[in-house]
Amino acid sequence: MERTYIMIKPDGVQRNLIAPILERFLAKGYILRGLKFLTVSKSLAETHYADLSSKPFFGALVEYITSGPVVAIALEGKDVVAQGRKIIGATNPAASAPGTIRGDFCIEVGRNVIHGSDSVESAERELGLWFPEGLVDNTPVLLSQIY
Ligand code: FUP
Repeated sequence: MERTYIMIKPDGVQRNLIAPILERFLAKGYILRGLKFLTVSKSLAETHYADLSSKPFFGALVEYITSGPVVAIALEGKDVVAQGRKIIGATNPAASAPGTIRGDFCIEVGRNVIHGSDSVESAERELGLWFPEGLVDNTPVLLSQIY
């Protein structure tokens, strides 16, 4: 079953958006396989965003992600990577549709409240990075009957 890595960024935490954000994914039906509240080290932030290291905003991005605690989330479910990105909305809130998390909750690309893996491959890499201890076994009995 497919998995993705979701992260509520420091602004999402500070604006008390943990519950409304989590609600959208859990109400949709994805299964929670990992959840933790942590302050991010500079090296973890740099490794997570390694693909963007040559971008002019990289320094500001690392500073933002390390500026306060985040909520790291592992979700599982059918097509969860692509569907999760739909629920999140476009990277730039100016382009995110109303009804998406970024469309509803933010204005600035540099304060866009949430991260979601952009492919199955990045999800596997990111889950390994953020949950090196592994995920929690949490297959609901009712759903296991259709897998
Ligand atoms: P996304 O996968 O939607 O998070 O988008 P990217 O991986 O392209 O960008 C990662 C983060 O970099 C964004 F969430 C916000 C930040 N960013 C900027 O600050 N400025 C930009 O122009 C683009 C991205």
